[in-house]
Amino acid sequence: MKISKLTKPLCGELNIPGDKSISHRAVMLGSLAEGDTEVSDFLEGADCLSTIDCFRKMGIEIEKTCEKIIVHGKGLRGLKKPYETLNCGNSGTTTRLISGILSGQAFQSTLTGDLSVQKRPMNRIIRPLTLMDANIKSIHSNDCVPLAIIGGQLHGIHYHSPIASAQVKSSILLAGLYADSPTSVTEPYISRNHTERMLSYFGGDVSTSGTTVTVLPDPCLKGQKIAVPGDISSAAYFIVAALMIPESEILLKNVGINPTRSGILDVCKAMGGNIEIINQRTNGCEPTADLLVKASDLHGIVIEGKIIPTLIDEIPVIAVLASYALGTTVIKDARELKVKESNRLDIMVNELKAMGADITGTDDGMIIHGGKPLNGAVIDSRLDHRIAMAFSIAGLVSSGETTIKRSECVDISYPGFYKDLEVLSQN
Ligand code: SPQ
Repeated sequence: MKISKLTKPLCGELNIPGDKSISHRAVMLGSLAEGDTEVSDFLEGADCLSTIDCFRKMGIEIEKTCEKIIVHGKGLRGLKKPYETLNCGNSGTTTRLISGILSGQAFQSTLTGDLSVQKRPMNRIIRPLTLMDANIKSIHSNDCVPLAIIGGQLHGIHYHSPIASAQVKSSILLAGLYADSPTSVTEPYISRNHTERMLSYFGGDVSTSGTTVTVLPDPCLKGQKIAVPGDISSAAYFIVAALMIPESEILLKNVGINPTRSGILDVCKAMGGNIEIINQRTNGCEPTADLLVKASDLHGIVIEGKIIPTLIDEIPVIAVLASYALGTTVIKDARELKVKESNRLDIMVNELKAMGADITGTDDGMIIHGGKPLNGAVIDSRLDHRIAMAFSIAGLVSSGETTIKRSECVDISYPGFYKDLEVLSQN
């Protein structure tokens, strides 16, 4: 994909496609519920299709129409032994959450993923699931997939997670549905809470106190109607672009603004960004709003601590914003970025530097002295969707042309990304 410097403002309205995290969970909990779950605005990204594929292989019928998917749930104990290895594709969420579910099943299964997922650390779930009496092993003994899981009766635990991770927390909570006593997870900071919200919505018993979440076992989950809000992680690319490109004004409709995900809005506002949150409402179990974003004078800030889990996937595009803004931005406590689909910390630092940014990597983040002119460059996405989209936005404010190699990986979370970018830039 080739991106040229944009010489006119971004204008117009956009319906942001469905939230990836919520779409995954709708398929998973819909499968474990009794009866039908109808999911509208389901994200048809490659990751969520991997989740559908895994549950179909366990006997769940999932219908797709043009406006929704219908999951014909079979109850907590209705999954069947898969007839082949479950392939989670590029999706860490599918891999880690499904491992929790498989640990409690009365059958044996194996799961794997693509080359990127095969490098992602799984000891973070193997350890707590083993404490729950799960029989889960890394087949090559390297703490990565493929995993072999012999499911069975689990034991409730109180796990103190060393990292704030919704995938670790959700894996344990989903396993907790099959335990003999309550299961709790305490995190250093609260991570995205879509699993907790959706479990309650389906009839599960989940309570939260500070950064501790507790789930009771053996709930009777009932199929529901779910309207998936627009993904704030996808909205982030256009928010950043509109803030940077002079005279831009865009309206992003129906975006999820769950406070455990909306750190990007706080950061952009603290940097001087003009973002109005309008038409706030609750859509089933999640809060949503429309976001009116206008070009702004931007300055650097410090981003650290408990806000990090609420914007972890947005840090690549925040780094682009910080390179453009005047003054210094310091990002700390973001070590987790090294173990995503790629090492997002190193790649952002090295490639933004190649484009002319004054940026230095640190052990757990980066320091950016913004305001230096950026130049177009050839960037390899490393097949990481967030790297591809972040550098596409950087290309809009860089001189000359930017080439994103292997840009088709945007299909993981935002198949229509380049079309939507074109719509906003041609209005
Ligand atoms: O599913 P995957 O591949 O892990 O996707 C990413 C992404 O950028 O889309 C991370 F690479 O999002 C994660 C996110 O970083 C999705 C997620 C979830 O749905 O629970 C939680 C976050 O990961 P973690 O490990 O911090 O919980």
